[in-house]
Amino acid sequence: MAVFRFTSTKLLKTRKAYPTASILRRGLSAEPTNLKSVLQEKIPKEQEKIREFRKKYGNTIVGDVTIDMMYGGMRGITGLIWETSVVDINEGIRFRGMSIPECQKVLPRAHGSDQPLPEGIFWLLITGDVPTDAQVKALSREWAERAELPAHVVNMLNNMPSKMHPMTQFSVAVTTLNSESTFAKAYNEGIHKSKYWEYVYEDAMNLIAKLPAITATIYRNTYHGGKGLRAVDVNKDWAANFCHMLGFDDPKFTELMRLKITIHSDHEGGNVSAHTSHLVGSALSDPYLCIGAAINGLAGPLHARANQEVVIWLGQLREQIGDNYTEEQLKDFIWKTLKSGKVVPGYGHAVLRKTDPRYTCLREFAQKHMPNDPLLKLVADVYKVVPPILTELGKVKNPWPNADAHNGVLLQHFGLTELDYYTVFIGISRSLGVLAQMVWSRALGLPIERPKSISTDMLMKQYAK
Ligand code: HAX
Repeated sequence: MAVFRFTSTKLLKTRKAYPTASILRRGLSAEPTNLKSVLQEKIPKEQEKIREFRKKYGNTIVGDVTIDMMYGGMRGITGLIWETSVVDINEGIRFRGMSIPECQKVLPRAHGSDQPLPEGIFWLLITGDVPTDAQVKALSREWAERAELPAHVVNMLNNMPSKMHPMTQFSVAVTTLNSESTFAKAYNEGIHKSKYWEYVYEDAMNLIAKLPAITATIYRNTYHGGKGLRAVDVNKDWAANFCHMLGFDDPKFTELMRLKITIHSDHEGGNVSAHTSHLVGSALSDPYLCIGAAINGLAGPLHARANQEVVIWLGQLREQIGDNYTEEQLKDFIWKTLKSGKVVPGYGHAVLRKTDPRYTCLREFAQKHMPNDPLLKLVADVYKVVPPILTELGKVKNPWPNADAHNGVLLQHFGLTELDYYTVFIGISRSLGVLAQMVWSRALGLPIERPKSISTDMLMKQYAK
């Protein structure tokens, strides 16, 4: 049974240190533990704040758009509202204003654990407040109680061919769950738009609750002949349940999951998975359809599948130059990758311009829990030589590693060696952030997304004078 630490009731930090997150007194029983009632109180105030802001500043110009930006994947265009997190080009992710180390310091943890519980990051993302232990505990129980899968989803998962990619199974299973959408049902019954968020919230809570069962079923079916799937334990927290259902009992593995799920939960709104879910949701497709779409985007090798690509690439490297390589051999292998028209996986980023802090904390975890793993040294050696080479190429805007340079080797260490499954972990995690945002998108009445596009011919006619 998960035991929650008793935490001090003194204020943890000043508000100044965390510009957006309100820091609450943790451990006080007076704080409501019902998340929906917390949101019911917050949402009207936020709606009013934004109404006033738009009335005053609605015509203010935020930035310019160049022709290169249009051909360049809209990089550098600030055109989205995303409340739950922001990525600073140098510092990296801040969840409601809080950095990863700050989250690790103040979010509730399970007894004896160093890592925040994913329930806490979800509470922070959706409310902007650091939750109390009691609030997080209530969420653990609520998710465990909502975890059961409908029979048709279980049957469908059990009938999927085991050679189907786990991300495809994940996407199909989540999409199929839309048969249970309270939002779709309420919409069909003609619910008033001011109530949309409440049904999206219910769907979000149900979907998050069911993610461990969906993804553990996929794992056991694909790699263990459908055997050994354990039931949800209502006394366990969400990540502990997930690891238990997967069949991994090492407490350090559970720690790793808590860390991975927390740090990948959100990465502002413009990345492929977040933006996809946001776009699909803007058409008032229900949250299950939105997450199915996001999972499809995450499955791409330039997005989260890079964590799988890195392990494959490191394997090829070891095959070619062995483990007693020289720096020159390492450099030659990297140049060979680049000259064959491929990217170095795990390096570069569309927004970041420094080492990803998610990489840094995964590295710290690895140094603490697996200091003698040979892959750890390899990852460090690669870090020494890749950035100067990518810089030398002259076109790469960020030569530094992203989280995926370290994600996969940690899973390898704990014996989870089924590479096709790796992106599923990011999918579970990313669902937390994008679902938290989806509740706010409907609460704020954000409209259908429809940026204007233009053909090259028209662009030339207008601007090539
Ligand atoms: N290796 C080789 N070339 C790279 C590179 C890398 N790691 N990163 C960027 N480049 C190249 C681009 O392919 C591009 O080349 P072309 O002009 O010939 O097309 C050029 O450098 C400019 O790209 P950029 O502006 O620096 O980067 P983008 O914003 O276009 O792309 C990517 C960002 C993350 C997609 C890119 O850096 C990349 O492909 N990295 C490797 C794959 C990877 O690690 N993806 C995971 C990213 C994190 C994530 O989303 N996790 O879920």
